[in-house]
Amino acid sequence: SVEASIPEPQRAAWKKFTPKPFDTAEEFNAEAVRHIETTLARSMYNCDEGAAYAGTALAFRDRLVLDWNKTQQAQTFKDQKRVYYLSLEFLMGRALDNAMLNIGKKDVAVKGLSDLGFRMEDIISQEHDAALGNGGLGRLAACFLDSMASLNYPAWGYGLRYRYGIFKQEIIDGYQVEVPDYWLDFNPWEFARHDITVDVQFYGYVSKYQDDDGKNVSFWEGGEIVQACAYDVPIAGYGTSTVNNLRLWGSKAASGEFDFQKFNSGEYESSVADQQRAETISAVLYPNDNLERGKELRLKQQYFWCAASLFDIVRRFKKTQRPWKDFPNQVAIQLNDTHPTLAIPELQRILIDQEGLDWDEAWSIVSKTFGYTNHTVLPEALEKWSVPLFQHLLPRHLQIIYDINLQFLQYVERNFPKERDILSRVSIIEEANPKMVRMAYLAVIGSHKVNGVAELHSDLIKTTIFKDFVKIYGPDKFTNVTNGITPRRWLHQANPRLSELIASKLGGYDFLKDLTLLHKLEAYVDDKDFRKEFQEIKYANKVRLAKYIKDTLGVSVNPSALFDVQVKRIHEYKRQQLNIFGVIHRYLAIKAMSPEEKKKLAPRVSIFGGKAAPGYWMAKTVIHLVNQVGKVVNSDKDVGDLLKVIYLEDYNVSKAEIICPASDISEHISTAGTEASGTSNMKFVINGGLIIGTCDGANIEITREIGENNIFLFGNLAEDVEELRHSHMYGTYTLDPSLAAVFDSIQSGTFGDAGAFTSLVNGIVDHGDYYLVSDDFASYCKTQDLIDEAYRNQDEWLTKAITSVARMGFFSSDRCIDEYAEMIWNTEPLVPSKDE
Ligand code: B1H
Ligand code: IMP
Repeated sequence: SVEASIPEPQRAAWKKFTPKPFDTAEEFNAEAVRHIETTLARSMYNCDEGAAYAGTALAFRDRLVLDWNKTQQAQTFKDQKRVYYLSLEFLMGRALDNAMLNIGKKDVAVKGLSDLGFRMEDIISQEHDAALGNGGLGRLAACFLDSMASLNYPAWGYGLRYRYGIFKQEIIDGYQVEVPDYWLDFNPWEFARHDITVDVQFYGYVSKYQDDDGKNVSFWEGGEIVQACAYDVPIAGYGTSTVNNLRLWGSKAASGEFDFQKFNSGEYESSVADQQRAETISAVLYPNDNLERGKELRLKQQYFWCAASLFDIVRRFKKTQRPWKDFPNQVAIQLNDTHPTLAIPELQRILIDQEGLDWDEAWSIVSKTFGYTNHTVLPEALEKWSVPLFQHLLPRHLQIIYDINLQFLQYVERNFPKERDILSRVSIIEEANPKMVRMAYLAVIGSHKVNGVAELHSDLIKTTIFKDFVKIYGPDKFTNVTNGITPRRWLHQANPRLSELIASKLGGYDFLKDLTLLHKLEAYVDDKDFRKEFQEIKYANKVRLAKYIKDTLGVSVNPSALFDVQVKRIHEYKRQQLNIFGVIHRYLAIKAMSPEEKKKLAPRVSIFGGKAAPGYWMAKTVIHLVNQVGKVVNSDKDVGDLLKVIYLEDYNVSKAEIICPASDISEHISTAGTEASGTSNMKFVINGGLIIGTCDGANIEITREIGENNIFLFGNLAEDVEELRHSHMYGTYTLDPSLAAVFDSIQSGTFGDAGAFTSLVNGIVDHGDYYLVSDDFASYCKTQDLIDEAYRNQDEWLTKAITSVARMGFFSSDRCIDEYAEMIWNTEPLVPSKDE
């Protein structure tokens, strides 16, 4: 057995001394106190909530680590195929509550803490969010990690250990101000693996040699080395003892001779500067969502992370001593968007330059290993890197990319000899000035499967950006995996009372592992007690959010009002501007109403939240407008409770956990064809909120699942967008009149300095209204009226909400992961055996 390979004294010591995890409240307290006193070196005179958090986290961490060690050992010994999920973003949020849920024993800790005089809620909220992501793409990666562990897939995440996550947003005088998010002061969830380092090379030049057999070989030499250091984060599954690993790379200066020389020759300062330059690579997350800006440091981040991850994966494979042809049977690498595409030429480089394989042999391995997930069709988000920059930073990779391209274009030429333009259309190299490397094309060519993230989106990529590739490879290379969310965090943790109510009807919490079981709730749609409790829970969640709004903004909102929520990154395509124009339209209507009319109107609270990329002027203007409108509306005596406009500062995962359960209506109103999927739409519906949305992304499948009576859809269809845009540019088009009235009120200074909003208005009036706000405005307002009417019938509203929850089973990220495993990764779970 494997155990026999370990020397007897060690084996005996391990058997005897492996720590026994706590079981009771008293044992929990013993552990927490021990950690506070010794690990933190703090006495009971100095035990505040922060220390209690640390003690609690460390006590649970100890339990987690034991399972983690076992899982990793088992995965190594069983040696089946592993999945590697490469993502530049992991938007994890807080870890403690999740750890307690997955390990169990939260009740024990609640009791223990209360004996010490603390409330669990307060302790949980001490934790700083791990916010290594921008929005949906990063949060999806986090949900996937949760599902992969919960389903027992041997799977690792690889990412970067940013010292600064997404910035903290402050709203000052109605403007967004960015504050750095230094989150690593105390992070009990990461383990620095000082023994696991990888040297990563940059710059330099390529030399050619002939080896002893007369074969031409290329070698990348010179340049500089930066060291990657591994930081591991345990990822526990729910209802299983599987604990997977998320490995994040931090950068530091390589301690090579070069530094020593400088150091010894008195250039102390400049050797320290080198060090700082190296550390800069993993210093900060780029704060752009759906936007690529072509900065050299970003490309350095990408290569640094890909090179370190590939080295690690290859090293692990080589330990098994299998032949290279087994590589794709042992390793599946999923590329989360194009950000890790460099992993493709990097693996090819390792195989040919370092392991001595022929090109074809190597390429056959590479192109069976990778899968690529596309998350966007927005042209400004498609990654392109300039050839001169590539040549400078990664000269050998550029050669390899040229060779990949040559082979590919020759193949295309052989198969489509009559098509003249196809070669320039599909070339990885765009013939511009300067030439550009199209990363999405490289990703398609180097992967065996390409998937979109919702049906509409997966269809769209086949007819737009990858049309030619469908012709070249056939349709089977392209597939769909509709996104999902983890019900553990987004139902059970965010909304414990709803989860408990569901469990009471379904006879336990099995639905958290098999979300399709929710369908059994439909039997309770007419159950009076169930309905009453469901409604009470929603109300309580709204009271909690109202309190949060009062505490943070000083504005009182009525919890019985209709809570209308749009929280997500601020982006023109997501159309927060449509929402705020609708709010202004409502405000003007209220001002013109008679007292009788006012009595009939359902009071509303319009809640906005989300960050704008720091350089995104238009998005920042929208934030400013929302705040200005709030200032005017919230203090207008004519309006009173009928309308409040709220901007929630610093929207993040832990705030989403408070907001999602408290919404009546949430807005997912992107221009049709622009939002690849959206995932917050799923979070709102599963928490008993309805949605207003366009026929875009996953909204379409949500409608299919819950029924079109239970969703408020409006607006133009994706298939009509192109023609509408054309009509804006060339004639036949008039601005929607009620939108014109909204613009008049803005331009007459109703919401402060009109000049501040000129660009926003002009974008629609004069510059082609690219996101078709005007085209959808009337339909949007009409649908909002329908919502008012529907909300007045609370009984029907409740029926819609309950029915929707019952039908959301499809949107679990567990379903996604099973689909990836079957269609793309070809992997099996590794179920921990009982005695392990
Ligand atoms: C999504 C991004 C994205 N798509 C570039 N693309 C980035 C692109 O830093 N960058 O350069 C960062 C992020 N993010 C989102 O992915 C989609 O817009 C959502 O519709 C989708 O739900 C989500 C997850 O698939
Ligand atoms: P969507 O874009 O509305 O589908 O939301 C994506 C998800 O990303 C949200 O549900 C949140 O879980 C998460 N998120 C956290 N912080 C942010 C943020 O600042 N902007 C957008 N999404 C965020």
